[in-house]
Parts: sequence; structure tokens; C-alpha cells
Amino acid sequence: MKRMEVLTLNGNWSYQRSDGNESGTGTVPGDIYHDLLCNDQIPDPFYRDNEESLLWIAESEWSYERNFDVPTELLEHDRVLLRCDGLDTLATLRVNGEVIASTNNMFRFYEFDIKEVLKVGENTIQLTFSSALKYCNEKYREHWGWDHKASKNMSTRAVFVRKEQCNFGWDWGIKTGTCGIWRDMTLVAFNTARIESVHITQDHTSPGQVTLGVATDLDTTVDASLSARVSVAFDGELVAHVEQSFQGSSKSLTLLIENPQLWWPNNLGEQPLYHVTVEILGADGVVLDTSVKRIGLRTIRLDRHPDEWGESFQFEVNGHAFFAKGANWIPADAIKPRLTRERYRTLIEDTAAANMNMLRLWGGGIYEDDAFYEACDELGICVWHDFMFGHMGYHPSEDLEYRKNIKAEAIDQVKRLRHHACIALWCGNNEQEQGSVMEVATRPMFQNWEDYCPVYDVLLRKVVEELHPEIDYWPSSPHTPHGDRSNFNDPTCGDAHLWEVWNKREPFESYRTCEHRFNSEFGFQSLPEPKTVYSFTEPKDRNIASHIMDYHQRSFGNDRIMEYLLGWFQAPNSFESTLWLSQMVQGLAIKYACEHWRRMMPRGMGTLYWQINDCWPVASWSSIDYYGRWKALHYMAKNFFAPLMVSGVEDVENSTVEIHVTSDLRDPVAGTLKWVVTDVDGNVLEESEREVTAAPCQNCKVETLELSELTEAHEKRGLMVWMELEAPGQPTSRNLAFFASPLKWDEVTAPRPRLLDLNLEPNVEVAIAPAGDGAFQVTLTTKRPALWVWLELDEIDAKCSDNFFHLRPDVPLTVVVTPASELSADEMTDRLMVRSLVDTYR
Ligand code: BMA
Repeated sequence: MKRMEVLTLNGNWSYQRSDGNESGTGTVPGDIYHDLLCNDQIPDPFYRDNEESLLWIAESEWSYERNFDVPTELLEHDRVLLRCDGLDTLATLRVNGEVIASTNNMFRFYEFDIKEVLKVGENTIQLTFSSALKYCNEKYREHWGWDHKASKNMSTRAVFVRKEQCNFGWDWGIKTGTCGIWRDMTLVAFNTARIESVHITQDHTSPGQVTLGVATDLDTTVDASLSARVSVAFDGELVAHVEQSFQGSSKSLTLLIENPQLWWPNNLGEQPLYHVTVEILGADGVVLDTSVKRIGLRTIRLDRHPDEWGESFQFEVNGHAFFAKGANWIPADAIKPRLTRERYRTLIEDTAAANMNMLRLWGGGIYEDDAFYEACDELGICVWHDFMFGHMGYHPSEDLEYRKNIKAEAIDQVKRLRHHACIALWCGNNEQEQGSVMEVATRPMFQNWEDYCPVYDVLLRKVVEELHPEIDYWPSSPHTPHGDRSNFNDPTCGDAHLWEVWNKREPFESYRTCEHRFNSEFGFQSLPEPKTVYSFTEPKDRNIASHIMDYHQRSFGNDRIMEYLLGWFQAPNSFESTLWLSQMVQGLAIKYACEHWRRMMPRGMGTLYWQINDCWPVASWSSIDYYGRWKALHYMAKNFFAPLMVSGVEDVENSTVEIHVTSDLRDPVAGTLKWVVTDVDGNVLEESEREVTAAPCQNCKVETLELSELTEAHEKRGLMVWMELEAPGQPTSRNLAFFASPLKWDEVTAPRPRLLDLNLEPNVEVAIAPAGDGAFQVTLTTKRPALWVWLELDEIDAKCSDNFFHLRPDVPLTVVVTPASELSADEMTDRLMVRSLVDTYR
């Protein structure tokens, strides 16, 4: 018998614009935007407002073509398939001039038996991509009755095609409307049988062992005697093995893993991974096909049980309920071919470094690259996985062809991803239940429940229940599972998207009134740091209200950022200060929310802020910008997501501060809690310490400080409460509480003091020492309180172990700074800049 042969069609292809001059040599996998850019046929679409003059790319038809050699032996196989792992999107496929198929879904895997069309020697393959944008415009006109007006964000029309929804723009995204062969293309020739899919299930019911079920489905050309061989390896050692002969097109086997090493989310344990190899052998012992999957031994469930507040919403791993901490993930580059395995790895490392354990893969993007899921498996980042339906509003769910198409897509993707340890939940869509589904949808923007339910309650749920039953399905985010479903964001059950802060201008404190069970979205915008802004602006654009800064802002506008900023802080003294200060405000907003929700555990068991990353340089809710630079929020998240956290809740009217200790650890831990009350010059007014024991997975109010005497003697806006929690094996948790905050328009007489009265230079002293591996230890000491102290290197990027932290007088703090390129100690001294809040307005 013959082995399977796989011939790649990746590599160089020629491309051509059907009605224009542009042509050249492109790369598969890739897309037209990237190819035009690499061949200098278009300017950088991220620079200034270049994007606007590049819409012709999305409006054009493009074709890709190449020749390839077919050896005689390839055609001697029973079947020769052309496999397309990703065609974006409306493509007509021809081989040797013959039309093979038309495709309309970038998320599906297409396979066509082209043995009869191929010939020995040179063959030609051609793909023509018609304009998805034009197609959507026509569909839009048909459905809405009028033309879609051009706008920065054209996402409402994207629903008509199964293509990355944010590719037509989003409220943080550039519109490219690209096309191309975005994933691998191969010829697969086989005889007798090949592996169609492998489903690995885990039974953890007997203590000290895990039973793996390995079900293999085959694609067979004849009914033959075959054998299936499955082996499981851990750390390079074989730990289980089984081989059986069979006849037919599927085979299930079980294997016992003794002494299983369990997989845990980040900070809750290790992430051991096992390799499961399935081989299918012919009667003569020849291996016909092999599949290797890397798995983690664990169970993950969404636990929903009735409780005193309604119904729980918490993830359980290996039977242990844990607090989900993290953010929402969007496509990490608007020009996808630029995304390398290293960039994925770095972003997931950054996720783990901020003490996160979950990402929500948001439904307006793409089913991600393997590199994303592999890094999440390796680093313990659970994935709440939306199916790719991102737009809040009308979807053509009533169209039966569309339903067939998305069913095939869901099957392809669930089969592809179900072995990953990181997958924690499948979710039907983003925000469709949030006011856009109704009993009788009278306007073109909305849809009927009658059309919605068959897709999100039945079709997608069934795919998950049949193909990945060990993981739960959730119809939408947010979703209210009881009572009136249209009444989204019910605080007693389900998940919530809380946008009153930012969208409705509510103050940050309003987060503290939310008692939802799981907060899967909430966010606050900031601007990227100067280096990033310089990359897309000319000096004349460097004003927060310039056309170009506005152009790189797709939400309400930079005035919303400024509005909040001026509520908290003094007017910034430069453009650069505005950028930095916007990040501090953002960090503060999300800190308010996340600390509060962690303190509410176990009523609330998860907080995923919007959003972790960017797809181009833009003002957005992200905590890491397009170039991978951490914003203040990301550093602050590392602290407010730390497994052991101290935090304070101030009561301005009564002059009290509650001190809380929150633990996500699996074991109790004893530590020392210290607090110091100072004035704004750092003079100690009161201090104390006590031993505390933090119980696992709990929040505990440890102390309430009564500070009315001090607030009488000193102004409220002049008091600071510094907290510090030290426990063996855990990084020290530090926090600061104060009574200052912005005035609310309806409470102008309330006793809320507006600002911390910091006006003097803290004069932070800096000592630098090499720390090995190109890193430096930077020790900072101050004479006066220094808030939001941040370190930056002139012209060079750097990562810090901490940044945007508060410094108390005479308490030195050491951070490790790792520059992106090697620096001598002298160069480090020259380039290091240390600044703090007062530098933004003085
Ligand atoms: C949510 C998301 C996104 C959006 C974000 C910011 O509603 O689901 O669609 O980008 O808010 O507005």
C-alpha cells in the first residue's frame, strides 16, 4: 500500500488586479494588502490617513495564480485532494482552466478531489477573488433599502459575508477589506484511508488515573482491514500505548494514564502537556496516515448552580472553582500575514505576566492561528471562545444557505481546536442579544428571536454538544439565562458587558455598584505612548484634537478621554504628557472595576476587560499597543490581578478606609499587612501592622481605618493610605487609597475632594546596577510621595518588572528593566527617564 503524500502549494504566486495595472509576486499564505505593501505598490496604510486612499483594493477583483509540477506517482493514488485551509473570501477556483468551485467562507476548510483534472507535469491553479465589499454593499441595499454610507466603520455590512467581521473596520479597527489565500494550500494524495479527525476525551472519575478515549474518523476509499495505533508520550517518555485492527471508517480506543500530571490555569499550577499520536496502518503494516495532538489532562466546566444571589457563573478546572482574570482578544494585526509565531507567543507571555488566566477570543475577529492556542496551552491561559459573529445587530440568520454555511464552519473549527487544553467555553456570538433581537424586528438593524434562536440556541449548541461535549456552550455574550432574555446584564445570573463607564460617562466609582456574576466586557480608552504615536504622525499632527489623531480614533473621540482625564488630573503640559496621562486614567478606571469584582468573590467569579491588544496603532481600550508596548494598564493589571492582593475602599463621607485581602491561591497563606497614613508631603500620620491569613479563593475585609480625626486636621485631599502585604512565596502586594476623585455634575455640593494636592517635585533618586541577561536593576528612592512613577528609555523599548507605581518617601523600590537591545550601564544611565504624575502638569 502507498503512504499518503502531501505537496504544498504555499510559496510564490503571481497576483493581478483584474481591471488595473497592479501585478506582482505574492506569498501564500498571505493576502493582497500584504503583497502590495511588500512590493511597494501602496503606501503604509497605518500612516496618517493613508487608509482612506486605499479603498480601491477592497473594491477590486484580484486573481492569484501559480504553476506546479505533478509527479507520475502522485496520480497513482486513489484520491488527490486540493485542500484549502483558508480562502478570504469570495473565490472562484480553477485548475488547468477548469472551474472547480466557488467559495464564500474564509473560516472553512475546503477540499476538492481534483485527480481527474490534474496531469503529469506542469499544472496551473488560479483563484479569482471578487470584491466582498461590493457584494456586501449590494446585499445591504437589498436588505436595508438604501446604500450604506461610507464611514470609518463599515461593520454593519460585514454580516452578509463569512469573513473576519472587523476587516471592514471597527470602533478600534482600520478597514482594509482585503482578500487572498490566507492559510495553507496543499495537495493531499492518499490510498485506502486517511485520518479525517481525532477526538480525544478524558475521564477523570477514578482518582490517580485518567482514561483517554481516542476516537478516530477516517476518510476511506475502499473497505479494507486496517489497524489503529495510539501512543501517549510525556516528557519524551511513552506512558501508554495501544494497537488494534479493525474494518470500517472509524475506530475508538481507550488508554489509561497512571499518575496523571494535571494541567492548570496560570498561577494555579503547572501546564504539563502530553503528546497523543494516532497512526493508521494498512494490512501490510505501512503507516497510511498519522496525527499528533498535544493535550493537557484536565476538566474544565462552566459551573452554574442556584445560590443565594441567583445562579453562579464560574469556571471550574479539575473540580476547583477559580476566579477568571483577563481580557478580550481581538485580531493582533489588521495585516494578518505579518503575524508571526513569535508575536503570538510574546502576546500570550504578556497575558500570563499580567497574572491573567483567561482571554475571551471575541467574535468579530478570526478563529486564531495554531500559534495562539499552543501558547495558551503552554502558559495556562484559558480561552473563552466566541464563534465568529461579532456585530451587534442584524445577521441574515433566516437565510437557510447561510445557516448551512455556518454549520460547516463551526464543524471545521470545533474539530480543529477541541484537543487544546486551553479551550474553556464555546460562545455563540458577541452582543447579539444585547438589544438587537426582538419579537418582531421592525427595522432592518434588528433580527427576530424566531430567526436568531435556530442558529444560536440550536445549530451551534448542537455542534458543540456533538463534537466537543466536554466543554460548555453559552449562546451569546452577554447572555441572561433566566427570565427575560432581552433584559441583558442581569446581576443575578449569566455574564455582563458593562459599558456605563465610558459609553455613558459614568464615573469610575459606579463600577463599585455592579454585582454581576461574571464581567466579560467593560473598558476605558487610552492613547498609545509617544513612540507609537510618532510612527503614524508628522510633527504637525501631534495634537490630541488634530485630524490625524482623530483619524486614529474610531470611538467617541479623544474628547471623551480628555473629559475623564480633566476630572481626575490637572491639564497636561504637553502632547506627550497627555498620552501618558490618558494611560494612567485608563489604568485607574480598570483598577476600580477589577479590584471591586475580585473583592466580590464568590458572587462575581470573573473579570475580562476590553481589550488586551490592538490591530494597528490607534487610540483604544487596549492594554498593549500594536507594537507590543505595555500601557500603564497592563502594568497595573499585573498588580490588581496578582493572586494575593491588598486593596482599599475609601468612604469619603465617613472618612474610613476598608482594607481587604483577596486570594486566588489554592492554599491558605499567612502574611504581614502594613498600612501607613501620610500627608501629601509623605509625613507619617499613623501606621500599624498585623498578621493575616488569607484563606484560599476568598476575599476578607481585614480592617476598617477610622480617619475622621486625621481628615479634620488635614484636608481630605491631602491624605494617603499606603498598604503593603507580604507573604512567603508571593510578590509583595502594594496599594494606595485616597479620598480624592472627580466631582460629579449632579453632586457639586458633595464632600468629594477633587484632586490629590501634589505640586512639588518628588526628586526621585535612581541607582542602576546590571542584573544579568542584558537587564538592569533600577532602585528608586523618593523624598516626597511620587505617584504613577514610570520608567522609559529614550528611543529604545524596554519591559519593566513593574511600572506606573506609587513611591512612598524613604521606602526604596527596585524594578528590573530589560531593554529591547543591549545597553552598557552608561548607555542605560543616559537613556533612562524616570517621571511621575507631577511631571505631566508641572
Ligand atoms: C464591545 C465589543 C466590541 C467593541 C467594544 C468597544 O461592545 O463587543 O464590539 O469594539 O465593545 O466599543
